[in-house]
Amino acid sequence: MADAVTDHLAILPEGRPEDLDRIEITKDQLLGWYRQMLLIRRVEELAAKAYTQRKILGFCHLYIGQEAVAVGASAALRPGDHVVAAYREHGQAMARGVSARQVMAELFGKATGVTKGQGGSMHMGSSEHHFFGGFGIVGGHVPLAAGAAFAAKYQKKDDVSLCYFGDGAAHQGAFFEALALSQLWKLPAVYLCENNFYAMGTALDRQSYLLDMSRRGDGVGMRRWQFLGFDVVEVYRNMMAAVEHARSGKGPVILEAITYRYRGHSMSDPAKYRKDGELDAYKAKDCIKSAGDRLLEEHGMAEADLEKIRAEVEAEAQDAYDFAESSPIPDPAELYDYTYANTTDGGR
Ligand SMILES: Cc1ncc(C[n+]2csc(CCOP(=O)(O)OP(=O)(O)O)c2C)c(N)n1
Ligand SMILES: [Mg+2]
Repeated sequence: MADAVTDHLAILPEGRPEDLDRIEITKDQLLGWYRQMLLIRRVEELAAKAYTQRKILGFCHLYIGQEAVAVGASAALRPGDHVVAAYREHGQAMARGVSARQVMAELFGKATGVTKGQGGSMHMGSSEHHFFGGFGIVGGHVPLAAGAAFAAKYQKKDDVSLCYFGDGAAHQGAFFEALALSQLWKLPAVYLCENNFYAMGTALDRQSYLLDMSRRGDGVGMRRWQFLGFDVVEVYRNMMAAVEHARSGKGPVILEAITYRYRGHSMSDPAKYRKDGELDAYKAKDCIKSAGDRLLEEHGMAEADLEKIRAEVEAEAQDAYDFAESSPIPDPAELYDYTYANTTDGGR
C-alpha cells in the first residue's frame, strides 16, 4: 500500500511558520494532554460498548484516532475563546473542559448530560465552556464561528473563534461564504480542518481535486497551512501560531490537520471501504502512543508512571459510564423547553 500520509505530505504547502520550535512545552503540559487524550479514547470506547447494548440510541460518531487534534488545539485557547464544532464532537467538548460524566450522560440521553439529555451525541453544547457545538448539518456551523468572531471584534474583545470542520464540509457553500467574509473583515477566527481522508464512506480523492483543504483559503487570500495532526505537540504549536495571528488582529487562518479516524463514520458503518493495511498504517502513528513515548524518552518518565495514569483514566471513564447509567431521564414536562430562546429559565 502506498503510504497515504507520505503521499499527502508530498504536497505540503508553503505558509507554515518556520519558528514553531520557539513554542516550548513542559512535562506537565504533555502529561495533561496524554491523560486527556486517553480519557477521550476510553470514554469513546465505552460509548461504543453502550451503543451495542442499546443504552445509547440514534447517531453516534466517535473521535477515536483524532484525539491529538482537539487536545492540542484546545490547549492553545483561552477560556473566553469560542469553539464551534460539528457532530464528531464528544472529544472536542471534553478537550474544552466538559467532564466525562456530562458527555457520557448526554450520550445516554440523561438529564445530567451536558445538554440536559436533550441533544444527544450530535448536539453537545456548553455556554460555560464557550463550546457552541454539535451541529449535524455538514458545513452549516462554519458561519456561526464567523459570527462569534465578528461579535468579538465588534465588541472590541480579543477572543478568538475556533471552528472544527471535516474534509467533507470544505465543499459546502456556507463554508465558502464564511471564509470570504471572515477574510474581508479580518475576523479573529481559526478554521481547523480535520482531514481524516473520508466523508462518510467517500475517500478524499473521490470527493475533492484538491487534497489539502487549507488551500480553500487561497481563493479569499486567507493565511493558511497544513500540518500533521498525529502528535499533540505539533498540533499545539501550529494552533498557537494560528491563534496568535488571529488574536493580534492580522485576520483569520485556515489550517488543515492531517488525521485519521479508526472507526467507521458512525456506529452503523463497518468501514469496509478502506484499503488493505490502511488502518494499521495510521495506528502506527497513534497520538496516545507517541505522547507516551515522548514522556518516556524526553521527560524521563517510567512505564510505571504511565501505567498509574492509565489506571486513573480507566476509573474515571468507568465512573462516567456508571454515572450515566444511574442518572434519571429528562422530565417529560421539559420536552419543549430550550427549543426557542424564550424558555422557562429565560433563554440559555
Ligand atoms: C448538508 C449535509 N449534507 C449531507 C449530510 C450527510 N453527512 C453527514 S456526515 C457527512 C460527511 C462529512 O464528512 P467530514 O466533513 O469529512 O467529517 P467527518 O465525518 O470525517 O468528521 C455527510 C455527507 C449532512 N449531515 N448535512
Ligand atoms: Mg472527514
